[in-house]
Amino acid sequence: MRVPDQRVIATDGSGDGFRRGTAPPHRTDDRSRAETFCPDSLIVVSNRQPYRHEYDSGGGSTDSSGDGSGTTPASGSSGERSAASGSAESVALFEEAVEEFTVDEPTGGLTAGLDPVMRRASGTWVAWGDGDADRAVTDDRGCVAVPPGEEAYTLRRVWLSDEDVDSYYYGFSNRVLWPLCHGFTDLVEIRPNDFERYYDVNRQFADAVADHATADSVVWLQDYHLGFASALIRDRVPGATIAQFWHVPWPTPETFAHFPRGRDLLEGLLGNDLLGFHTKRYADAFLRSVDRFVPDAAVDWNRGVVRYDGRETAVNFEPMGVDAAAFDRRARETDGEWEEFREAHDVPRGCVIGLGVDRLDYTKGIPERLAAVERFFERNPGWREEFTFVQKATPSRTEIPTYERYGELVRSEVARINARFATDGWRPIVYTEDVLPQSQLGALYRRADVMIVSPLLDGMNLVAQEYVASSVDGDGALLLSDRAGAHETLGSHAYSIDPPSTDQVAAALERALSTPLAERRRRMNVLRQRVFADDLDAWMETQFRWLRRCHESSADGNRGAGDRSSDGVPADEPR
Ligand code: GDG
Repeated sequence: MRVPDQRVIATDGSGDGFRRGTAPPHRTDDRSRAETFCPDSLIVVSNRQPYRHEYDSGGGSTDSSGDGSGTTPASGSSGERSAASGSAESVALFEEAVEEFTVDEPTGGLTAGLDPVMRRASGTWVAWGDGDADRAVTDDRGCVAVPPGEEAYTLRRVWLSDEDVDSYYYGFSNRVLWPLCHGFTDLVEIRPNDFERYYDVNRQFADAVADHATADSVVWLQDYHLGFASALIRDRVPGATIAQFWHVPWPTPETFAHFPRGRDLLEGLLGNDLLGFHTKRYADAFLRSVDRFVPDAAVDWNRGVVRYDGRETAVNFEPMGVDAAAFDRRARETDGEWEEFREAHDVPRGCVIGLGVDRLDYTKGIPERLAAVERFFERNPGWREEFTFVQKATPSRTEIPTYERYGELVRSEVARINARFATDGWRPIVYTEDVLPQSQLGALYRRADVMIVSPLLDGMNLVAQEYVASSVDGDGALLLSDRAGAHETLGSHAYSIDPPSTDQVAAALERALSTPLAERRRRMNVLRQRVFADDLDAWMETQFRWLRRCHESSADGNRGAGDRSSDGVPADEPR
């Protein structure tokens, strides 16, 4: 393997020429391809809202998002705020003071990607209103025009009580559906009333949609918080085209057998004309679950269509991408943010940098990754003081004891490994739970020589793609779990890892650090081509193309027609 003094990394952006810029593989103009395909009369439904109003009290941190998205007070007219998840459930937010309110705007993930589309479509977005000033700015139906000052589309807020949130969000969604979908059956917690309230909140969402939808509407729901809403919307607005994207894995039928009310959930999802997953594996697992637990449904394996209750649901897959051009641009624009981070966290100048960025979630394989870093230092003492692993972890769902315990485990492992190897001026692991502004995250991504993405199971994983899009110097290396959806498109040119195999991950880290520069560049170049080609805009374009097709065929009385993947290739055999 390569030894530290041969390290391939330019230090702090200086010196050895490795930080040559590479052009983004694709166009970076502002026009969104998805906008062209966006259906008329679009209603988006998600747990998390795109805009949140808060009283501008200048107060401290809150966690009203329920996802650890702590806020910082706005200073002057703007200030950076909040953690982010690329999922529908949490996004990076940006604050802008408006009179006595602050309004959080989306700056990351699907919410940010959909916002400009919704502006053009003049659509309606239905979501949980969780800001303390949300009620004050809405009309008596719970509607407010957004974005502030532009008022291009309607945000319809659904009001949930604390009990609703506890049972629907912290209960059935994240104590039952999340662990089951990720195969953590031992972490499922069934509590009285959680299911009933989850169902009731889904009903509240469906009622809100029904206020705005007509038979000509296209309703697009996001994620596992809304497992029953589609069927309930269909009861209320029979002619509407209804679709849903399930952002997390779908488990095997053997795991699905543990679902309380499993058949009911499947029937709820079969209320969709179209149901989307990130990968074929999850789409197939859904079909197998239907086949097994809804015996009166007919699965057409070749078309990926379920016929049930006199109608059809097309089950498709398309991996979600990131706004690659925005990550590329931010990485190029970095200006001292890495140096600021380095100084704040006492990272010695010139260290080779490894990076992990995750929500603090037991699916993300953080202790497994730390164990591999520990093994790496055991096997390669020459790398001590030469390599620093930066772990950025965002506390998430901390009201759930399992998450609290997971955070404690991660923190104690960091402390143990640091105590074992640290020297006077160096710690092997720099750990932070700070919410980083996008600009600083971009700087970290760009500076990281190696990124380790090691989930034990992950629907897609946006972080891996964000790293690639931000690797504008072209010489970073991605270690990627073969259990992440992203592995299906990036696995061939990443360094593939099996997270629980400590030795294998440590060996992959050694290999990545010793790969000759030309080879690392070749790999990264291919990864960048893929991440730019399959970006968020491309994904939305595909979703909207499917929705349009579905909408048009429903107008012809031919529900659920659709191909299984964006290339239109039908399935070949039982999937
Ligand atoms: C779910 C599925 C699927 C994190 N820390 C900061 C920050 N982040 C952002 C990252 C990234 C997002 O959080 C995490 O997204 P992931 O996709 O990695 O993971 P989940 O939150 O579990 O998302 C997942 C996704 O939905 C979409 O369908 O890929 O499989 O589990 O965007 O950048 N952003 C900022 N500061 C931080 O400190 N600004």
